[in-house]
Amino acid sequence: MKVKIISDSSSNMFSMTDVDFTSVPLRIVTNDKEYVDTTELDVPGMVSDLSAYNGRSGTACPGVGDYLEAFEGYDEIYCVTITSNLSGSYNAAMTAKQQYEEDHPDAKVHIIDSLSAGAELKLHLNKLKSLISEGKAFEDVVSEIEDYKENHTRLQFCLESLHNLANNGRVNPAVAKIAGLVGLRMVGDATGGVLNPNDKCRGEKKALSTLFSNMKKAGYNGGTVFIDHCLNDKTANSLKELILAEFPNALVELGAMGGLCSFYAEKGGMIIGYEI
Ligand code: X90
Repeated sequence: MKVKIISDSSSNMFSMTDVDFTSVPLRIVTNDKEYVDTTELDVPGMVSDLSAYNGRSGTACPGVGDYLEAFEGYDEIYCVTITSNLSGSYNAAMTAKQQYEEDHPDAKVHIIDSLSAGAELKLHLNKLKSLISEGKAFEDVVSEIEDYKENHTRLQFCLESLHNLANNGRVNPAVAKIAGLVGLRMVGDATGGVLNPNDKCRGEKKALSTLFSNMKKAGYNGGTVFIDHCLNDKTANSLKELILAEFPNALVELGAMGGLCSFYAEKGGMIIGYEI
């Protein structure tokens, strides 16, 4: 029985130990160039290229064939995608699942629509790994991961610019314009699988305290936190300290965003996935 975990590159998880894992890349596209979101991508280089680039830029999700290739040779497959409300990645994975199960009648594939992006998917992926290592049956892993996603994980973001999100139709341009004012940071969540910009905060300190207080209001009480950032180790560390000051035993891990999240969250942006 060969078991595999897969996610698209929106999860910022590019490798996992002790389990077969594949990251399926999204792409960042300009008129001049295509950036494939793998570990080979020079993210700081891409971010600086794009800030100097005045043409149109956008992204593309994986195709059905990309998912089929990742499935090949496996009997039990769990695949976590970026929210289906903002990307075609989930639909591509679902089509691949149908085709794969038709071609391999004994294989089982479960696609998880994370209704999220970035660090929250890391929680889902780690949970899958631990359920699998406990030796649970496929159907039990499926019901437990769906319960975990729905009832025990949430996202907060903190963004300094919503320019690329607005230009690509993923957020209201009027909101993006306000958020673009110098010194403002937009703090929000992913309720409903879309981006909800909830609080305009002046300055980093205010943004971090708002974000942490939103986490607690949503039920955070010392569980695991992943903080993914775009070239902003310093602010990510300040948030970590804020969390640890109140919950000294919490597991709080920082990580660098890959290409897709860096394109949308932009320089300075953070995506926080946390347990409730
Ligand atoms: O299919 C594609 O081309 C990908 C489209 C992705 C669009 C949105 C990505 C957002 C990433 C922004 C902050 C976190 C918000 C999470 C809301 C669900 C990062």
